[in-house]
Amino acid sequence: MHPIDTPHTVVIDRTRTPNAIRFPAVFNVAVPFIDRPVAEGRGDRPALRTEAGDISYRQLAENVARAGQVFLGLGLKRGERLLMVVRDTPMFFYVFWGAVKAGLVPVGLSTMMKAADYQYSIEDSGGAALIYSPAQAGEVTPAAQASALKLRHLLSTDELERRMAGAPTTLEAAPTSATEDCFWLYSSGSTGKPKGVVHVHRDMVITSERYGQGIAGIKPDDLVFCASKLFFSYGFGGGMTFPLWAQATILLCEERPSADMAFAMIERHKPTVFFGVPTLYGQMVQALDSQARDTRSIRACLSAGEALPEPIFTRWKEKTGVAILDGIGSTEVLHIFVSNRHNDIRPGTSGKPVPGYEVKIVDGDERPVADGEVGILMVKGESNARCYWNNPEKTASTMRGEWLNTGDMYIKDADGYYANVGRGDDMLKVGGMWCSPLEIESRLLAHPKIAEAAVIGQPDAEGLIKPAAYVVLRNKAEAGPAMVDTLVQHCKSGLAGYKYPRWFYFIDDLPKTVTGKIQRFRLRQAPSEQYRDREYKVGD
Ligand code: 3UK
Repeated sequence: MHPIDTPHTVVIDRTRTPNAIRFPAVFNVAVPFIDRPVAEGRGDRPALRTEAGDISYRQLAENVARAGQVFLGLGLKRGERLLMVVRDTPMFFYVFWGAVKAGLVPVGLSTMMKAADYQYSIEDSGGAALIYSPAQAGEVTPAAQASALKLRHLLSTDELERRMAGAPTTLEAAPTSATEDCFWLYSSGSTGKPKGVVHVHRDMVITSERYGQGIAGIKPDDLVFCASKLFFSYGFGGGMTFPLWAQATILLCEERPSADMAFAMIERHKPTVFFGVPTLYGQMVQALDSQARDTRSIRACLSAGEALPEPIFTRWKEKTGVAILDGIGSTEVLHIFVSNRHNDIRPGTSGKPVPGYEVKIVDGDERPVADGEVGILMVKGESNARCYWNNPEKTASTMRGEWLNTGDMYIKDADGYYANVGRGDDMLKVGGMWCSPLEIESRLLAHPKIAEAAVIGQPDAEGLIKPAAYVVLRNKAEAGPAMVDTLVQHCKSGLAGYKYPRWFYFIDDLPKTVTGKIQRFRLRQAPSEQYRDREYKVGD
């Protein structure tokens, strides 16, 4: 048999630039990621490291098989969606890879969402089953009950673990193909309704080769720590697929990312590779001002999710001696496609295209602009999502043949570095996570004291974008710190935690078009002193 005909075996031709990556007709991506390390004699090496101890590549493969067996035993069928609201624990790996190996399509959902969001994803995906971490039950169970679509199975990871104990430790991989649907991740849109981003079996191989190996350079001896969660495709790559592909070790932490959490993990476990988002790096450099921490184990730092401001890059390098590689990625491309390199960094830019991806900067008619002009970034590569689930209009407007419209405004400098200059729409990235101004506005408008509201992104002292709310109160005399507290609580109880406004401006009326549409751009362009006397800053 020619190697290309061996089922589940990827053939990589490294004599070509970029590498040529080929797949056999029958290909289930769980085999090279989960079974190959054991087949290659590395079964005893640690795959996962948690506070509770290590899990070897052999134990990982056995638990993946067990989970897949349980799913098949429930009567789940090839191609059916299995939703997961699972925290960053070994169970995430067992559920995700068990589903993939069994030919199901796992759908990774954020653990930070509210019941209404889960209900939307359950109904939109037509999922057959949902697996959740017990801590998420409070938002997940009401969503499953309220959903018009009835899940056939709703299982906590505790219950799944009990069933896995009696399941076989081997499972034959479903004979899927490289271009068959493999998994989805949900990504937010400007209307606040998330979109199911559909990826096929080959996509994780492509990103792990192109970026994980080609740019980040993860090695088998690395201990990789990614502070971003696994349901976010940045964390999904950095904290799962890249280290598995390199047969390295993954350091897992369930906690919400914070400077304290990251430093504690780094000092205790001494990872060699660190993935973070700019907001976290910003908090960490600030913490280093008041207390020295031991980060000497780290040899590589990666960043994405939002632009990394140059001052954070510079201060981090001064304090730790390690440069941060900024790169832009997306859920649609699955991971980073334009990036700085360990030996080629231009701070304040996203760097240059990752080999294997083509990019272009275009005008409104999708014609390339001249170098040095601002336009929208488009990208073409083998890991681009197949479609948005059940959303032909959005698929057609974003996925343009082989090209994908990122919606990001970029400018290419004379040396070929790509610099981010914002979004082409009103969407915000806050701490690397999507934030829709419309969603925050509708939450604010649901409060009886508010007549009108507009939300825009504003840079904080570090140059990181956060939401700011411009509010017209029904009773203008009630403007003040007490009202700010009320509105912050109102936002925190109805929106994912990071979405509350960090500034409130109580103003008399909002700028609008003659037809009554709010002109957010006029708020963005307003001189900073215009609303200064009406500004209330919200503490963290
Ligand atoms: C923005 C950036 C400037 C940009 C992601 C790495 O963020 C990721 O995916 P999402 O789908 O959002 C994509 C959007 O986020 N963005 C991301 N990185 C940068 N803007 N500089 C950056 N370095 O608007 C992009 O369109 O949440 C990042 C890997 C995988 C990912 N999914």
